[in-house]
Amino acid sequence: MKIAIISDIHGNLEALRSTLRDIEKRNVDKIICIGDTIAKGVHPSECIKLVRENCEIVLQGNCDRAFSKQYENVDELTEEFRERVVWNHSLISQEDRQYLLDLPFSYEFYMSGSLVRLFHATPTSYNSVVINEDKIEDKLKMFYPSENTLSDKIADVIIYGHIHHQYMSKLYNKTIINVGSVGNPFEDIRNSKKDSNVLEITKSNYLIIEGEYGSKEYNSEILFQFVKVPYDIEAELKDEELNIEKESYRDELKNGIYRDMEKINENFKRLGIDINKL
Ligand SMILES: [Mn+2]
Repeated sequence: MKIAIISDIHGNLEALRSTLRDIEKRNVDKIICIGDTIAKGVHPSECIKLVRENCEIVLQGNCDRAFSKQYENVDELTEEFRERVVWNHSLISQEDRQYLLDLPFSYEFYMSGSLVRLFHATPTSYNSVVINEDKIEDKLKMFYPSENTLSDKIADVIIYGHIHHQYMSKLYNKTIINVGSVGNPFEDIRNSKKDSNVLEITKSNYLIIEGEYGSKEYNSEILFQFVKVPYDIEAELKDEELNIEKESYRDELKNGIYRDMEKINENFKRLGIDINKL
């Protein structure tokens, strides 16, 4: 069985359409979305509709939650966040919001003997950030069960999204995979003097996992395939006048530069890595 795993569409309808077309031509049996269908682009409702039509399993991401829920006291939010909440609420229906709020936190299945577990960010949180460069003990924690996981077993393969940055890494007998982002891929480290082609970053990312679905026996092969799909970025940006965050959205889509590099720099500082020296 071939399963496509997509994540972090973030309201980018053009990217989602191109990704679904690509998935269709690869004879995939089912599609799973691991969260953050909305927030950033101006077509979140259309993206929710396509996700509902095409994905067998859909998980909840931090943005699905943060921009669907009703805040008791909006005055307590920072002005910037409040603006984003009000704007995002205006783009989706009450039914869309309820749909996103009801989504599950995680999912898991066996494939060719391996227990494969999926969640948006970490097994315990919607928001925490774990990157490839993190310490081995923090990456190992990603395999442990939590009260949010379907079973209490230690997983063999972890598949997550949230950081918008595709990678796969082996930790002894364990495999950790980030599927990247369909609608908002970017790089953690950017250096204008040393970067190669920016188009290496801006394609939509997703993963195909292939193997004997549901099998606990170690007698069949398992495959992981990263796919990068070009899409019409200008077409996606044609409605950008509707976007209250149009400058940062354009920069992310066209240049793969995250809107809040300070936040990313913090992750590297915490690890003792000076990104200016890389
Ligand atoms: Mn996220």
